Amino acid sequence: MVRFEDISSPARLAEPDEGIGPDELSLAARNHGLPLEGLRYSLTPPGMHYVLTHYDIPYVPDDTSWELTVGGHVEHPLCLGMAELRAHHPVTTRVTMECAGNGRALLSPRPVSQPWLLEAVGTADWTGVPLRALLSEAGVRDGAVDVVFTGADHGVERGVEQDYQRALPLDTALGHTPEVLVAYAMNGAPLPPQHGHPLRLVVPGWYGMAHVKWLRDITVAEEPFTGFQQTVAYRLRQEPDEEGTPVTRIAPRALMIPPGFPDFMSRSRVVSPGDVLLEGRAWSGRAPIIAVDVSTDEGRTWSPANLEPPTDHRWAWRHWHVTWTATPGSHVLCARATDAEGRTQPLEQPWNRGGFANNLVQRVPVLCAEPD
Ligand SMILES: Nc1nc2c(c(=O)[nH]1)N[C@H]1C(S)=C(S)[C@@H](COP(=O)(O)O)O[C@H]1N2
Ligand SMILES: [Mo]
Repeated sequence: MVRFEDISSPARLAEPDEGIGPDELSLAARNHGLPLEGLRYSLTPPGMHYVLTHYDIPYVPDDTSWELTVGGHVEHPLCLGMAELRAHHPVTTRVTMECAGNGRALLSPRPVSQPWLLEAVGTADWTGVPLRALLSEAGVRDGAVDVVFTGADHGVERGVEQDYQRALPLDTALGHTPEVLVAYAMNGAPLPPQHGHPLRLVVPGWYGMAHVKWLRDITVAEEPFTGFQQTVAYRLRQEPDEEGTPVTRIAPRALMIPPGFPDFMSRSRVVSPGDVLLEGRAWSGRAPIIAVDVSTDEGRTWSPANLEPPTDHRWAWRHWHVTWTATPGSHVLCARATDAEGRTQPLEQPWNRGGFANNLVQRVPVLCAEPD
């Protein structure tokens, strides 16, 4: 008899003084973030892009026998090989992707899960077939409500054995701007194994959980999808028994490349007195970023940073910079993004039990050393 309760624990919050345990450490060792100095690249080198995988990375050394099925409530179910998918008109979109749990380990109380600090983000050029084209080939029948995406990875989570599955409402699947992609390339090369080789979904502007990797099936459903990753995980809840609201689009965030040089263990920063370039990236999956403000006194006063003008890549982060004249002593630097619909980053933690969509402003403690 398989007893999942022996190996699979329920969601919980850490005790007030509880450190990161072996379970969280084993997740953190598998799922790496973007080293923040990697924010210098407008397009993240693939090995630097953050990775989050709930179960195991499927082994697909050769994609020639990979099949994507499209079925459910459609006129003509499809079964497509990689060559057929590549023969479709390709679309490339530059997308900043962020894990919904980014910032979780900084919350108090801390939801026990993948313990991200702030680095669960990356930007890539994703190339593939518009989902809309595949759904139109299959012919969605009247009465469809959701489109369910299934990955080839399998596991157990809080006692529930499952394939990784997520759904999009049909109107999002068909009407999303820019198009949702069934992607087979990242930065012009086949997807790396950890990013979904050979196929993944890309939903520009949405948190990472929607971008189903190792995509093997698309099913059009007449009933709302109630799978684990849709109705149990990835919901904003204050209490465990609440229905909660779904996690969808990325809240605005600015991150700063920590300036100067780090201490090995504490990663505290050291800068020299004088002019210091403060720079980073800002993004939002809701409305375009219109401002980034920087504080060098822990959020008491703010001044505007120079924001890179809008580019053709609306769904990618934008660079910002400002010069700071550092004076000897300890400082806490912060950056805060605001989007065109007036959303900005809070100074108090936005808390929910999953630790999702938390865009609390970053704090970067810096020691400015006296000259010798
Ligand atoms: N099949 C599958 N797709 C998945 C996941 C997964 O575990 N399995 N993790 C999701 C989550 S939570 C995130 S944040 C993104 C991470 O994508 P990346 O590893 O390419 O950065 O993939 C999403 N797609
Ligand atoms: Mo995630």
